[in-house]
Amino acid sequence: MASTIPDEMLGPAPTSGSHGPSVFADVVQAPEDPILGVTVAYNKDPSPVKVNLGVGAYRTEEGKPLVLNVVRRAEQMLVNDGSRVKEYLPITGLADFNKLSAKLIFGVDSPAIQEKRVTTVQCLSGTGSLRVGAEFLARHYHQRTIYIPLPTWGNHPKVFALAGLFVKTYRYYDPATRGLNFQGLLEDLSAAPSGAIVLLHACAHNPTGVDPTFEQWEQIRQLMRSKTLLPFFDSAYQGFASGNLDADAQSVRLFVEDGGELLAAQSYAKNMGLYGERVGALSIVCKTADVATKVESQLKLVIRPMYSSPPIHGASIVATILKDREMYHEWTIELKAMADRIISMRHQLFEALRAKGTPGDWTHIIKQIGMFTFTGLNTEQVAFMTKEYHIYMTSDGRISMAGLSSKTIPHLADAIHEAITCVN
Ligand code: PLA
Repeated sequence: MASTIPDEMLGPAPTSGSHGPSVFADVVQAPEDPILGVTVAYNKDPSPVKVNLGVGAYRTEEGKPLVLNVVRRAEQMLVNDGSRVKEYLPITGLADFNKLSAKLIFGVDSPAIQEKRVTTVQCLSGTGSLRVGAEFLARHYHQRTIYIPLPTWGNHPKVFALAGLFVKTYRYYDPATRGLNFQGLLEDLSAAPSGAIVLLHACAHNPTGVDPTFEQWEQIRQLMRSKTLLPFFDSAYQGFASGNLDADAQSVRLFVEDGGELLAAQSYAKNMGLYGERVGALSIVCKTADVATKVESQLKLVIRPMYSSPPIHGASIVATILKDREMYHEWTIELKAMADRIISMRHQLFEALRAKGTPGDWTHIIKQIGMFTFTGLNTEQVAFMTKEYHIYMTSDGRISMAGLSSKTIPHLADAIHEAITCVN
């Protein structure tokens, strides 16, 4: 084919042509993601009894993904509104969405919001909010070490390290009690260098399902403020833990009430079921309105070269629901129904194991909170359950309770029973 590009612009003639080795020949095959890779394996399994309990994605009793009625209604309203256009959003996203998101997490009467000490930017769901916050801290905060709980969501260390922070861990979970290692947590945070950043799961800790009590949160707050440790809250499950949006934001609000500074990353993936819409927000609570304005100007410099501005659709759905009293109410009812179904799955699984006489104390299934149960099953037992029962879960023994139904619980109970009694 004749080229319209002058010869002198084409560079030297290729020596190996299209048959030579790839310039990427040395790229090594990367492993699948430890969580999302479970879905990849599940999709390849032809078994009719397979169950995916890997990724935390809500399913109905019929095992189907759920689009909330209130979300469908909001989308319909948006589609019917002929005045809506597809212009770029500002770098910081939809203004209404940002204001309403701050109120949702900090409370409608939050003095920090009234005093304009909070800057909120729309980001790409929880992950994007964490990443933007981390990039900002790496550039503008004097202490670049972040402490994350052990264990934590598998993506946390990668998000923070790639943003340029140094990642360290603090003790969180005690496998012996299957509860919080509160003493270890306090010791590790006491030993952290002054000013260090500390990642806290606002509620429904992933993967353990173990949260501090309100009194323990207060002790954590006192310790952190006395050492000027900077809280970075990850709020990916507001409303999913207890079924109540305010109760699940208590930890964050406790830290805002004392007038101190913090970051909070919010996700609407789970609580509004907007997983693939990638809707979230990063808020930074500052000491003064003047600081908040400057911080926001720098957040824009983080976002603009990364993805320029966020997408409009999901944020418009959220803003439509949050600003309408009646739709907001409908949302809280649907949210509570999801949380209640998960809690009911906990009771059913616990009862099923008790009825079978499965060795061990399984009360942690009903004590843990949120989307996941941290079963205590080891890697070999998990591999056995996947191979023999086609049950897909992460290798650390975490199961997504939201992926279960009354129909699949007997199958899971059989699998756990055999794994516990036959595989060590
Ligand atoms: N933070 C925590 C603690 C999470 O568990 C998750 C999602 C996120 C942030 C990010 O969510 P988002 O970006 O979709 O808003 N964790 C899931 C999914 C549900 C995942 O791994 O991406 C999980 O199965 O652990």
